[in-house]
Amino acid sequence: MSDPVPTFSDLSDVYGSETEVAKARFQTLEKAFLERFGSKPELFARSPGRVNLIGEHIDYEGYACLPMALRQDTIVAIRKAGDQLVITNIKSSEYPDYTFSVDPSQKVDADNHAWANYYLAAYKGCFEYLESKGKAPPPAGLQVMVDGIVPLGSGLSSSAAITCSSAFATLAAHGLNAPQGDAATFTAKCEKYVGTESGGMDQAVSIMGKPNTAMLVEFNPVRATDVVLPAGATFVIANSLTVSSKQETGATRYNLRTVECRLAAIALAISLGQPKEEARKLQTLKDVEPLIQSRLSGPKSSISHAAAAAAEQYLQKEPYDQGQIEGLLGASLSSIFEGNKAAGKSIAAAPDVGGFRLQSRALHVFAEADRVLAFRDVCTGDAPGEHKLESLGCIMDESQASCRDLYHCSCAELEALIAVQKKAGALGSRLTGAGWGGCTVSLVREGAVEAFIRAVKDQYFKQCISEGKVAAANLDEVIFASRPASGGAILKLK
Ligand code: NG1
Ligand code: MG
Repeated sequence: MSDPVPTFSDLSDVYGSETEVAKARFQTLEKAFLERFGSKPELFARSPGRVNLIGEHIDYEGYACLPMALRQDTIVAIRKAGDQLVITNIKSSEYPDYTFSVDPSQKVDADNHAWANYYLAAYKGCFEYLESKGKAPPPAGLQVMVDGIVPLGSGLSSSAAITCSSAFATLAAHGLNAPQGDAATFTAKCEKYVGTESGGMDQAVSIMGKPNTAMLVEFNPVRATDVVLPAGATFVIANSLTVSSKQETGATRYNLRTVECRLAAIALAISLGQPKEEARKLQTLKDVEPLIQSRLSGPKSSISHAAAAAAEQYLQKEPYDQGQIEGLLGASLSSIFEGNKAAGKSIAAAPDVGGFRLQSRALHVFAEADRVLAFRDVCTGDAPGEHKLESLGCIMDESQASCRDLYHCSCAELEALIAVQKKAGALGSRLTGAGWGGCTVSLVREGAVEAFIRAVKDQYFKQCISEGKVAAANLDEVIFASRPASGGAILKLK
C-alpha cells in the first residue's frame, strides 16, 4: 500500500526555495478566511498542477504517461462548522460563493458549470471512498476557501489541483487521510462528476509528484516511478492564450475522443476474432493488447507495431457514421455507453464534426504509448547528455505531429507558438494536456533558456499584448521555465 498523503507543519517542507512567497500567500488566505467566516481555518491542503512531458490522450486508454508536478498549486483552507458546505474563493468577485447540503449522495449539476462543482465532486468522492472502506464519518458542515494559481483551461491541470486539494482538506477536516494510490484513484473517478471523462494522470502526479524528478505514471493500479531528467534539460512552459474549456467543448472534443477510442478498441477486437458480445465489454485500446499478443509470434516489443498494423488493416481511414459503427459492433451506441451521459452528448454531437474517426485515434494512441517508454529509456539510458537531449526533443516533436495530424487536438495558435519556439532553438516543442489551446512544453538547453524566452516573448507574445490577450506586466506568468515540484500535502501549520 502507498504512503498516506503527507502532513507537514512547515511550509518549507513543501515549497523549498519558494517558501517566502508561499508564506505570504498562506497568510493572505488565512486573513481572508477569518474575515469571511469569523474564525481561522483549522488546516490547509494543497495540490499542484502538472505539465505532461510526453504521453498525451493515452491515460484514459490505460497507457502510461510521463508528467511532472509544478510549483503552481491550489490551496484549500477548511474548518468544520455549521451544517452546510459553504464553498468560497479568495477571488470572490470572479468566483462567487456556493452553498451545498452535506449530503454526500447529492448530484453534481454537471450541466450547469460552476467552479465549486469541483469541490463538491471531491467531497462526494471522499465519502464514496470512505464508505467503501467502512470508515465514513457522519457528514459535518464545512467552511472552505480556495486559492488557486494554476491557470485555467490551459492544459496544466487546474482541475486536478482543485479536486485533489479539496479531497485532502475534506479528509483531514474529519481527522482522516488516505494512501496516495487510493486518493489518486478516487479523485480521478470523482472528477467525472464534473462532466469530463478524464484519465488519471493528472490526479496521480498532483498527488505523488516529487521535487527534482519527473514521474512515469502507470495505471491499473495507479502508480508512479521516478524518471530523473538528464542534466541540462529545461522544460519551458508557454501558454498559447487560447482557452479550451472542457465544459464547453467536451462533447465534440475531449469526451468524443474517449468515445472514439473505446469504439476503436471494440471494432479492433471484433476484427481480431473476438465474439461481439465479449468485445463490447472492452473499455480501452490497451485491453486489446492480449488479443494482438496472441496473434504475434515475434517479441513483445513489437506489440505496438502489430497494433498499429491491425488498426490500419481493420479500421477504415474515413470517419464512420453512427449507423456504420452500430452495424459493425452489432449493438446500438446508446446500449454500449448506457448510463454515460457525457458519452451520450458526444455521440449526439459527432455528426457536427464529421463522424467518428477510429483509425487515426488508435494509431495515435499506440504510437504515443511507445513514445512514453522511449522517452523514459532515453532518460534512464547511458548515452552522452547531448544525445539524450536531442533524442528527447525528437520524441516530443513526433508527439506533436501525431496530436496535430492524427488526434486533431492542436489548433492554429498552438501551431504558431510551436513554430516560433522551434525557430528560437527548442529541441522539441509540443502541446501539453488536452490541447485545442492551452500550454506548450518545450525542451531547451539550460544555458539557452533566457535567450529562448526573450525570443518567444518577442515573436509570439508581443502580438498577444497588442491584441489585449495579456498585459505586458504578466508575461512571466505565460512563459516560464519549470522544475519538478512537490506533490499534494496536508498542512497543519505551527
Ligand atoms: P488537462 O487538459 O490538463 O486537464 C486532460 C486530462 C488528462 C489527460 C490529458 C490529455 C482531465 C482532468 N485531464 O488534461 O487526464 O487525458 O487531458 O493527455 O480531464
Ligand atoms: Mg483538467
